[in-house]
Amino acid sequence: MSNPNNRYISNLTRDTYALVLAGGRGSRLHELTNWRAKPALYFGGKFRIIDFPLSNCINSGIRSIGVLTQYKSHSLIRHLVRGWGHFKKELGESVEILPASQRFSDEWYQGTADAVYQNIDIIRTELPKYVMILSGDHIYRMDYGPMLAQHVESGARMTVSCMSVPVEQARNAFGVIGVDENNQVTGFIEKPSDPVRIPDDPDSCLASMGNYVFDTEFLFEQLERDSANPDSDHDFGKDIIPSIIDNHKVCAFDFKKSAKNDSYWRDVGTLDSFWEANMEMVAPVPELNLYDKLWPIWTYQEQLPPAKFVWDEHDRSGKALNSVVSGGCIVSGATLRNSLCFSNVKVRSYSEVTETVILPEAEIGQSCIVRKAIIDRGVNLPDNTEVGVNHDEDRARGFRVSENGVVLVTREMLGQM
Ligand code: ADQ
Ligand code: ADP
Repeated sequence: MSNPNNRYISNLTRDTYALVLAGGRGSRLHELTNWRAKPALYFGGKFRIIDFPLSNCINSGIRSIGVLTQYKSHSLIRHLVRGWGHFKKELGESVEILPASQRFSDEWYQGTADAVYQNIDIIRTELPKYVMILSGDHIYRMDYGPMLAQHVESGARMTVSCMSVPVEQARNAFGVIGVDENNQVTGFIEKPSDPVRIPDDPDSCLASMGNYVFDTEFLFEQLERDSANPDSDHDFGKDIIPSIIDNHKVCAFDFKKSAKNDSYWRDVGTLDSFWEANMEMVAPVPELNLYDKLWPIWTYQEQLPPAKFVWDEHDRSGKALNSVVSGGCIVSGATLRNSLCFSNVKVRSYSEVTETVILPEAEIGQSCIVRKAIIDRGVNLPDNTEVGVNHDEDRARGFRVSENGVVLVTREMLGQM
């Protein structure tokens, strides 16, 4: 860091208001997001996706945070109130929930820029020097301090965080950035079919992570301008960024280069990627270290009794191998392998559960075989049910089988409402 003042970054984070965009549906998660917004989705045995960007803010020293909600926000809001509602405004700390449409308008949020524009008055009252706009859709571990420092030192009006990804991964999926030798953004196309490559690494391109830092007044000017444009979709990626790069200094912050070995980031936008990211957590040493005392992930948790493993009356031991088992769970005479049980899950005798993510309150009856599956919250799987053994049978029962053979079971599919 070129600035010798050792409180430099903490001064910047204190002057920053973070807005977490948490309104997205996540339609490629199908029935898993029928009743909850994607940021409210469970992850890692006891967390929800939103806990990751919010914990990043707290661990980075940003204590003034707004969460923009829209789609099916009930379970998200309940979680935020219970888990993140204890901050003290008087101490300069707050996590505020900003629901859709606080302005005099019948219009629902349109794009992400519109969602922010509709809350401009609330942001103004916070008087921040910088506004960070953060995606609430990803599991990632990021110290926002170095990005803020680069933003200020470069003299950019806006900075966008990015990382290199294989071209195929970026095609039609990410905002793709072109930069000059000083990291200044020279091109930005939202979800291009033919992404611009990195000159010395032609199989890769620079993808936007959907996290932005703006000088506050500059952000307001751009939002006002964009709101008056009838041809705009009012979206940061589609409209705001492409419209400012020609006349203003916009820089890219390379997350992987900056974080080196600590650059965990996962998109969990499909059933397969959601299942895979959870499965990584049962590995003996996962890339994402949830046990790091210097970077704790905060969440809401109920007061629950410890997990219990019962040697049942049929003389069968309840056991879990390479698995994560949360509070309130009872595994009785059943075997779990490479699986995650969220809180209050019950697994009964003679059942074999392998490579499966079981969301809170679900019950697996006796003698079930469950393989490579996601069992939604509150599902009551009847005795002798097979999941993931024969995909044709799974489909015939109304379960969803993903492209890579992950089976999703929800209450609705079993007629349990
Ligand atoms: P996407 O994630 O496809 O691309 P979008 O669907 O707009 O863009 O979602 C961005 C964030 O905003 C998500 O966290 C979502 O939950 C939230 N959101 C969407 N609509 C909202 C609304 N009306 N109100 C509140 N929140 C809303 C974006 C960028 C790309 C970038 C990828 C990185 O546009 O350039 O590459 O993120 O994943
Ligand atoms: P989460 O597990 O994310 O907390 P819930 O399963 O509690 O979410 O669902 C969120 C909200 O949606 C709750 O208000 C719940 O009552 C409602 N809900 C869930 N499934 C259905 C359904 N099939 N029909 C109607 N409402 C539902």
